[in-house]
Amino acid sequence: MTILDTEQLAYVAHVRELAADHLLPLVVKGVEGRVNRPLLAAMGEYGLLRDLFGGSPDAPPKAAAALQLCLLRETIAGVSAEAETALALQGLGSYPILQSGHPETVDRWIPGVVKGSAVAGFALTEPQAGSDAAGLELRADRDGEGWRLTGEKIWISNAPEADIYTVFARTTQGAGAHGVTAFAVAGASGGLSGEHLDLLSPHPIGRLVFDGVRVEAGDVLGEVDSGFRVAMRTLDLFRPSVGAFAVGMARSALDVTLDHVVSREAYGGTLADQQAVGHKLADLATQLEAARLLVYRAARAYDSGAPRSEITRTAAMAKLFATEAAQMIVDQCVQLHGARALQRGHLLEHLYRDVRAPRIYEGASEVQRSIIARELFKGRNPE
Ligand code: COS
Repeated sequence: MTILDTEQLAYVAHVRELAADHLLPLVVKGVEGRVNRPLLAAMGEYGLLRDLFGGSPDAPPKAAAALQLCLLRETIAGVSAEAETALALQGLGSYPILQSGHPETVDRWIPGVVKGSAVAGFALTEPQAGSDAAGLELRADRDGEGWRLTGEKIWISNAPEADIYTVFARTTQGAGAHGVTAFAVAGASGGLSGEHLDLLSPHPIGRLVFDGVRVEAGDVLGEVDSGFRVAMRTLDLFRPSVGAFAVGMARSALDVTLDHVVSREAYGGTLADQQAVGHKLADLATQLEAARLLVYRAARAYDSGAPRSEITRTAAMAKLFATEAAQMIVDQCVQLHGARALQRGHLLEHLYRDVRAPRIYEGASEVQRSIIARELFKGRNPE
């Protein structure tokens, strides 16, 4: 039994070919740490951004298909982590608009996102509110029919270059998770500024400063004071796909290492002749397969409309296991290569830097463990 059906396998082969032929050359031409607009336009042209949202290619996008998102991310990650990140950031930033925006807001932004001409960002984290997302403080003060946003966001996707941000702001003081509202905020809004941040892996991430940025009533995503749910529902969809990104990177690390050990000569044979090497690779391949299965399992729970607790738990398990396993796999692949993997420009040197962040963003491993533990204890009463 294969894990994927024939149609899915054909889709994966198609995406891999598109990524290698059309995306990789544009990644090479891009500037590290900056939004690569030609790359996004190509993803739009080849329908990959459209695929982020599932459904049929001819219908307007309306819902996400988690498994398709995972297959996209895993496959593109196997070709280029930068291209994968560009695709994922676009999806994360725009999904709350698609999911919870007014029809006019959806019409205004989603066609451009799907074309790759409108760049999206997801703005939840603040300098004083990371894992404890409900502690966010960016203020939304009433201003007539609308609001004015004042405060700061940090580690924001595609900032400060995005055309549209999903911004989570505090509309009710002292209400924790129940006083947060999500807004669609145009990147060109007056009073919005920001800067790029230089990270270990070269992705477009930045800081945003809101100085009385005006938003209208129609820019609210979902209900006022219910924005925390909008954030969490988005993360339920994207967390398994972060696991898929990690699986894609780990798979490329393992592939290049298998090629290496069967050809590298040492002690009168190849590295593959060493039992310690074979056993190590057997363990890595098993971890990788387990990670893939958990990712697909979580995505299928989402797509089949499983109960929310199951979606949340399996998403957390998939992200936790896959990102931790991928880090370990890439690290061990570096070890099996020796010093050549440390040289700048080696695929493993690149993956070693890229694989680190997914254990932190979209909920650190510790957050995922807390979510899983909470689900385990739910409904159990003291004896
Ligand atoms: N789907 C829908 N609603 C959800 C939800 C989900 N997955 N998770 C929580 N909610 C709702 C809850 O139901 C609750 O509302 P009710 O009290 O009306 O039921 C509300 O949101 C608050 O939820 P909760 O009590 O779980 O809030 P916490 O402050 O305890 O949240 C975690 C804790 C750790 C889950 C949350 O802060 C989190 O995910 N942190 C990580 C943030 C993150 O991923 N940041 C990275 C951003 S992207 S780079």
